[in-house]
Amino acid sequence: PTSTVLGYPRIGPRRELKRALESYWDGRSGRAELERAGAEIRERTWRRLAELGLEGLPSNTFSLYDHVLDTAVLLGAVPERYRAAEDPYFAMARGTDGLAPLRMTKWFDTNYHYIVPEIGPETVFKLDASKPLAEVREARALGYETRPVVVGPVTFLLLAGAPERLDDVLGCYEELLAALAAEGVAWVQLDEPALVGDRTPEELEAVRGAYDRLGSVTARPGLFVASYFGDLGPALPVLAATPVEAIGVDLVRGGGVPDLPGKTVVAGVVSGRDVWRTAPERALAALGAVRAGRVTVSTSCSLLHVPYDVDAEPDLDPGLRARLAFAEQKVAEVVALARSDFQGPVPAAPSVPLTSPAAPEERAPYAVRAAAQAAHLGLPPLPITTIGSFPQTGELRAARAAVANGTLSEDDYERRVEAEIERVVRVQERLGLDVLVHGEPERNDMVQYFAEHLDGFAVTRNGWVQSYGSRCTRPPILHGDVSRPGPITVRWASYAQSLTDKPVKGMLTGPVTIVAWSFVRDDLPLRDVVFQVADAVREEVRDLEAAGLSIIQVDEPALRELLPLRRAAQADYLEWAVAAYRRATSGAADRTQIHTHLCYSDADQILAAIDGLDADVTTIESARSGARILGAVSAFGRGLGPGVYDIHSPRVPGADEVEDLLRRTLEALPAERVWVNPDCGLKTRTYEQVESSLAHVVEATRRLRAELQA
Ligand code: THG
Ligand code: ZN
Repeated sequence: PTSTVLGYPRIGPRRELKRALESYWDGRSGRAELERAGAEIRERTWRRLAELGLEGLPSNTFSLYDHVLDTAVLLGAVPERYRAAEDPYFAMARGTDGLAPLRMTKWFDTNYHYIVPEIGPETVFKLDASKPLAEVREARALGYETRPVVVGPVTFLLLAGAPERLDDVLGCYEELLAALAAEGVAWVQLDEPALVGDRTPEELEAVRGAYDRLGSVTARPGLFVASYFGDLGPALPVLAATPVEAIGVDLVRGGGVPDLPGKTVVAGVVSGRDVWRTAPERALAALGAVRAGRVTVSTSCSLLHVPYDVDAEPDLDPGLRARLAFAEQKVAEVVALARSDFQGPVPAAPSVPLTSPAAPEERAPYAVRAAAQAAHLGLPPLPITTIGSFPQTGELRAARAAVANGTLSEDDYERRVEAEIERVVRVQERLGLDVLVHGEPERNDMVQYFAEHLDGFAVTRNGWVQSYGSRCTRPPILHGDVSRPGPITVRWASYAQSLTDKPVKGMLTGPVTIVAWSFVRDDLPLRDVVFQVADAVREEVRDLEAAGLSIIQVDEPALRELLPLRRAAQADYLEWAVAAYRRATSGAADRTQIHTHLCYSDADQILAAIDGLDADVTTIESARSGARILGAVSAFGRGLGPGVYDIHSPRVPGADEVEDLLRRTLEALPAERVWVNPDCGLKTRTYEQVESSLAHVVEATRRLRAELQA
């Protein structure tokens, strides 16, 4: 068989695109330099893929920000208000002084975020194929024939929430096919990952209509419809009945091996979602079972979701390294499988423990806890707190880098962290907050931080994966049994507590989130892995409590993210995810107050699960989502802190404005359950903004307290 990949990382092996973008946005460089950085990344990618022996090279998988936004531009779906901007593309992605950016949300169940296209009845679609055509020509000039990759019409419109516009948009896709054919392009890849979700009969009928129509374009490239992130299910026979020449199936996550005699099957047998070497027997068995006109060996999805190269990780334990494959290694696997000279066997994972997750062990009923906490904490009405992080200063980031390259001693670094904690505590005391935080100066990324302090995890030096635009994370690698060798956050939290008589809130990340933002071993059920992490968090909760912390926040921002794409699997997931959280937190005494914080506005689907977390206090982002979310969570019957201002904007809210919001909150909720806090962590703001905003929050709260007491 031949070989291909559905897509490739595009940030650059040393995050060259990030640097180029940020320099362009800051005005330190021009458009030409940005274009050059992009061209270098594309050239390097094509050369590398060809060197590794890959036959079908993709193009148009590069993006300056996001491939869904690129598709919107391709189709002319640029909302009117952005057209006059100096750079409409980045205005949509990031906003300008006068314009808010388009919304951003998760790409299926990955940690990648795409820009949500805005399509209304007024949107006029008009093809602008310049980007895919330019990439085809650019590759050709380097000696490579490529297959442009474009988000398919059904997925594009479902993501945009405008499926009713299918007929209109198909005209553009028809023109695109003609333009590519005129350019001499042999194949085009249309990505339709939305087809692996639950699709209604009407939607499947639309799929049939769309691909019948595109298939009947007379002069066109071969049509390759790629699905990924799961099984096509009932969409497979629908696609099979259309004239498309090739269908891509995810044989890592998908169940069935397709039987498609007339078609080319692009068999995704090398996972694009994990960092593990492929087990040859499994891949070869899956390939052997495919019955098709032709078979092309491929990845299960784009390699966008994995880092570039294991060879850039000299610090990793050699035993672990031997089990790993990043993008480069995965391409080599695809090529070897296609040539049937796959080198095995892959070294086995170490132990497979027999974990039998312990029962969550319930806390006392809320009323009992609430009484114990009220007596123990003695907080005023409408207690004021923050979500956890305070501004991360450049000095702190520089100090961390200096420790990493050996120019600053560990001791000196710790002194600096302590000095920062003291500053944060004094600021909060001076402002008059009621529940203080230590500000998290010791953490860069919270998941990275916990992974560095738990056994069973490895962290990488260069294993960056794009999260959105220029932003990346280095997901830790959860490769073995997880355990906590010693306390992680206790020294910082108790240092903060030692500085003040006000209660300090300990800050932890929940087990689902730690796992969701890591690459996870695949030899154990995910549930069992999450419970191992839950036990580690549980030990940390116990130690924080023993160190005198009376309030502990355990956040689970990724709870929604691991939700299975198919409804049939969702209830089971939510049940064990909630059980894991309760396992992590139920060791706390009645008088210890457990907080949690939610960042997402699309919580509707999982509200019952959030209620099930049974946290004593839930703080939520609501300054932007408003009364809707407030109504939904008011039924929880425990403490609630709807954010009183939006921290995502540099704007400082006035005291009157905060007072208004609080007044509205008090109309919806009994005062004794209301907490006062910003929408989210303060990490990305400046001290100046934070201090002014919080001063206004305190002022507004004091006015309302006076009324309540009167
Ligand atoms: N941590 C981790 N995963 C995440 C988030 C997180 N996934 C979802 C969401 N939050 C993604 N959001 C961001 C926001 C900012 C950044 C990355 C993901 C970011 N990254 C720095 C950058 O690209 O410059 C690098 C951070 C670092 O040094 O580790 O700003 O919060 N794990
Ligand atoms: Zn948040």
